[in-house]
Amino acid sequence: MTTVITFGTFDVFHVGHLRVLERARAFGDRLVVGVSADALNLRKKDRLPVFSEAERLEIVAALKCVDEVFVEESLEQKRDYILQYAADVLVMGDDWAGKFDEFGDVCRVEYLPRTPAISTTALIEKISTG
Ligand code: C2G
Repeated sequence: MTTVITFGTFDVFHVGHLRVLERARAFGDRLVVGVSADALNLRKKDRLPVFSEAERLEIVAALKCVDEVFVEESLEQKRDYILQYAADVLVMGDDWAGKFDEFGDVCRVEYLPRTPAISTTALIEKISTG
């Protein structure tokens, strides 16, 4: 059994999110996803996500490619989460390239190219300006 772990906010869920999760799952046979807590977003981005933590977890948990979800309470706990879920591979989009190389001693670390031209920020902008 190869367990893959990934992390994200997954706010205003879009096809870029779906694709990174599907590609992450293809690295193993169990995908565990840490969905960032509302409080973590407030601390790091100074704003709350559009969808609440409970809603974002519900959406991600319902995906065919996702086996388990949990709340990512803090960015600094990544090593603990990797060990807790016995992850063999950590997958992130390449906007995080190089940022998690330090975990290479406990799992394989992979960065995947982002889906171009789509982001939560751009969607919010598009919806609000019409
Ligand atoms: N993503 C992607 N293509 C896009 C947009 C996002 O592949 N067009 C990927 C990101 O690279 C990331 C995942 O989707 O791997 C989730 O993206 P965000 O919701 O923006 O997550 P983020 O706020 O970067 O995660 O520990 C990390 C934190 O939880 C923050």
